[in-house]
Amino acid sequence: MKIYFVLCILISLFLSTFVAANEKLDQLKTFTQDQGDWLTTNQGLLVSDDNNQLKAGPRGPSLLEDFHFREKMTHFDHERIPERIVHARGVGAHGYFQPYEDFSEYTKAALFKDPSKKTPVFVRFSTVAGSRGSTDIPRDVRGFAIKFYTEEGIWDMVGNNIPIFFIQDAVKFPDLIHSVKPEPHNEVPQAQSAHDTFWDFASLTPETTHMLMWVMSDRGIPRSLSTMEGFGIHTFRLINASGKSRFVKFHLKPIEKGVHSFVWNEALKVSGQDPDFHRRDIEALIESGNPLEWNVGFQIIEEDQVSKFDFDILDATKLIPEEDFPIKFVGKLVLDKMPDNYFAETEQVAFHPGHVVPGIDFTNDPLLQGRLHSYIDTQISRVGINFAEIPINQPINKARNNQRDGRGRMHINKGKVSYFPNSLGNNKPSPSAQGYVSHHERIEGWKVRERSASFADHFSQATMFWNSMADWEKKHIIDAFSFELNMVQDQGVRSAVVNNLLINVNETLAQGVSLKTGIEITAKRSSVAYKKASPSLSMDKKSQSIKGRKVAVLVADGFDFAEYGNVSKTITDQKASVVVISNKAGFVVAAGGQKVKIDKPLENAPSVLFDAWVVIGGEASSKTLGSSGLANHGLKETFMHGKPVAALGTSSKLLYQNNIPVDINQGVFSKYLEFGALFVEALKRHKYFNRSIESIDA
Ligand code: HDE
Repeated sequence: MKIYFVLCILISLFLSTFVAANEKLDQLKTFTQDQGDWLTTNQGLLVSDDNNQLKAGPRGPSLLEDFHFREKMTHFDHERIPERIVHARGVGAHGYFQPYEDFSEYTKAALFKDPSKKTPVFVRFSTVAGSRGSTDIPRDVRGFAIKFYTEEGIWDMVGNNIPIFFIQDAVKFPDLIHSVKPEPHNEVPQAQSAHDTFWDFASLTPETTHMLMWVMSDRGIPRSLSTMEGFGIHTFRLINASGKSRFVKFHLKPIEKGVHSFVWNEALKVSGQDPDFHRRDIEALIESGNPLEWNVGFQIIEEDQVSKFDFDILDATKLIPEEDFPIKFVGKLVLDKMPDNYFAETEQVAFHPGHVVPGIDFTNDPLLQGRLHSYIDTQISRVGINFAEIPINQPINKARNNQRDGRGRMHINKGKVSYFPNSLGNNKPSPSAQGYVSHHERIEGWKVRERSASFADHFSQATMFWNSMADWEKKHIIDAFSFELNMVQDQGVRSAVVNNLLINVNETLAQGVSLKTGIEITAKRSSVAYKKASPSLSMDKKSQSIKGRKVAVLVADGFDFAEYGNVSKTITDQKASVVVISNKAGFVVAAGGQKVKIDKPLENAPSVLFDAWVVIGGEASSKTLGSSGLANHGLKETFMHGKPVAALGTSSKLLYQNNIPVDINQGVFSKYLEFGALFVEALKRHKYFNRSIESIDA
């Protein structure tokens, strides 16, 4: 018994050395509150009745004296804060960053130095245009904002899932956002760029072209937040301990999961079926032990290499092709814990590109320079002047300065000194030799309101993006532009998009859109077509694993239990999940009498919420599912959306009756023996875009 006890202690000590310590989570713990046993007012007074107001008699009028009712209702009346002017819809998670090796050759930032050290992070993903209650799946850019709680203070990398931006100068941001937000006269449409004002602004602002190409590609409708890339976008500076500066672009690439998206028809349906799809997905991944993981990378450019580019590295509408400047992976970002409270953490978190640590510095990119003003300004009106004191925004090393007071002040600063220099407080807190020093860049120039001539080329990289796409990606881009423009009423605006912008990107693109919209091409391209391609921009790649994918497995009474068991094992062995679906709720009984719990009845399990649709065999089961409209619809829809489908054994008749040709090279499986490794490979591929789907009606 004694030995057992000692062993247990030893094992738990051993394990505790491996359990990740997260200083930020420890700090947040001191602010968390349990429900407690008894209800009190905010003043700590025990409440005796929380169901009735204080009244003059059981049927009488309410009394003003009812302080409990008034306190409760007043608090409720003020529960909302202004939503973010952009990126209002979001979801966050905690985790950590860990460097792969010591990168102090490039930056003195402590978080990139010690491979054994994990820096806590909080990441907030977001859409841009929609309100806080809008769908997770609009066609839109996704925000990817990371708060690194480093030992030297907070570093915010406030990036997106697309490596470039719509505009070059921050002064155009209010115009861009006014144009994409719902139109002011009727507040329509919500979370969509498919309307007149957006395309009016875009067509008159050719610098938007490159970004339009990205947003109209499937990058604008990611399958999962875990299958998105992330980018810091602007060129920043890395500074090492000897003061050497290099330019850098920050990158994040999903580990193993690949870059995958919905198709548009699927995205539209998911928005209706489950507008919280991405929120649920990230939560399910984390709760099922499938943390979200990215390789964090630097694209490093020496100062004397800048002349190599045929664009200006200060122009945020341009990217640096990976083929020219490979990404150096410097560490891993892992998200493994959901917040305890959405409002306290995800809503109140306040990012700012100006939150930097020594070793990271800015460039003169006019978009970045404008952002350095906007974020702190917006936090003041959204969260208040003391936003940095809110638990999620506090650094893990303590902030100490002479800033005082203001609404919602939390710290109780002791003593009478709140100024520097001082003699009454031993001149503390005082500036430090280790403090942040801005890079010594020599600046000289005339005071002008002028766009640099080096920012003038708006089409070359838009064409490079087009050149880099697989055929199916090109088709989706044409379809997306056409869908959007067919929602635009004004003929002048429609024509301007094709004749001002698209014709200058690529003739096939312009012709494709013209064909689908009826917009006449009246212009000729203004310059010689750019020839370069950057294959890394294409999403036409398999992922290394199917971790976290969700497969619908359909069964009805009389199903083949052994087949079901093996199919489930194939999927769950790969850390993907199986959702058991049937024509009813409760339990389903196999031909051999085994009982299996049904996760969802067909009514609650539309195919668009899954990565694949598998119908298990078994005479009676196949008969029931074969005559179920929803099961057949799901099969056709999954096929139409390019995803792997399987109808095994006796259920293969569902494929025939729905005109779905069996072809494992097209991700369509009918034989149980061919299932297994090949199905996993099909899921890694994610989608099959060469299927002939014209005759499928779903
Ligand atoms: Fe933002 N942006 N932005 N933005 N942005 C905001 O700050 C702004 C830009 C990005 O999850 C706001 O706290 C200007 C580029 C993300 O809380 C605001 C310009 C990139 C988030 C603001 C840009 C971003 C924001 C609104 C043009 C990618 C969500 C609420 C100069 C590099 C952060 C807030 C979160 C949020 C201003 C352009 C990313 C108003 C003026 C480029 C991920 O301050």
